[in-house]
Amino acid sequence: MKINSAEFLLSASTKRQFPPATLPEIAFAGRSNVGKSTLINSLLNRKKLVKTSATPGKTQLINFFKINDQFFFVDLPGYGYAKVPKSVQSKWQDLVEAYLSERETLRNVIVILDCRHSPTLQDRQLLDWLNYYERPLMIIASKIDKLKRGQVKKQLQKIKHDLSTEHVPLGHSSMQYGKRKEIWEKLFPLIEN
Ligand SMILES: Nc1nc2c(ncn2[C@@H]2O[C@H](COP(=O)(O)OP(=O)(O)OP(=O)(O)O)[C@@H](O)[C@H]2O)c(=O)[nH]1
Ligand SMILES: [Mg+2]
Repeated sequence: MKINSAEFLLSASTKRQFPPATLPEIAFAGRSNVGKSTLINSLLNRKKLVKTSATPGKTQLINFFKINDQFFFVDLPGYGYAKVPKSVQSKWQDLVEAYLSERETLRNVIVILDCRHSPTLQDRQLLDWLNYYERPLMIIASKIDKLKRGQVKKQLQKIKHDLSTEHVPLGHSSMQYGKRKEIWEKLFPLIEN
């Protein structure tokens, strides 16, 4: 995909702040620190478009990015970080749920997990919930560079099994070229107007 332009559009803390639903959207969801924001930068080949951090809880609002004036990438706040107060987590959850259930132009949710960790209850709940709302999704197991080559296949199978999903997780590393090409190939048909 040739990226001619990629710009930060806005951050939303309430539904009313969402931009008008005019273009196809792809959202990035998952636990805090799994690499959602980094994956966006890696797909767009931009190092610093989206702020990332080694400290979990970096993305606290729903951030909309406009790409090629053609589609939006939507970076969601991560869940499951204990240091974020419960009241704040629950506010995010309401906002993210409202976004995921209501947004008409949302074409796919990229669910990201850290390949080294077992899926959590919240990961499974997210998938159940997306299935309930019949949202198309793909699963990416991130940070695959942290595994030994021989471990990759087994770990991906374990994640699939633990999630009891029919979706086959794609192992990706944003530190390397990873599976960018495969991810874009899945996204192309979804972002055509
Ligand atoms: N080794 C490795 N590190 C990664 C990869 N992707 C992300 N990271 C690192 O993981 C940390 C978290 O990345 P972020 O992209 O900020 O994670 P996030 O999911 O957006 O986190 P929140 O915004 O807190 O929800 C950063 O230190 C990244 O450099 C990867 O593929 N491999
Ligand atoms: Mg983030």
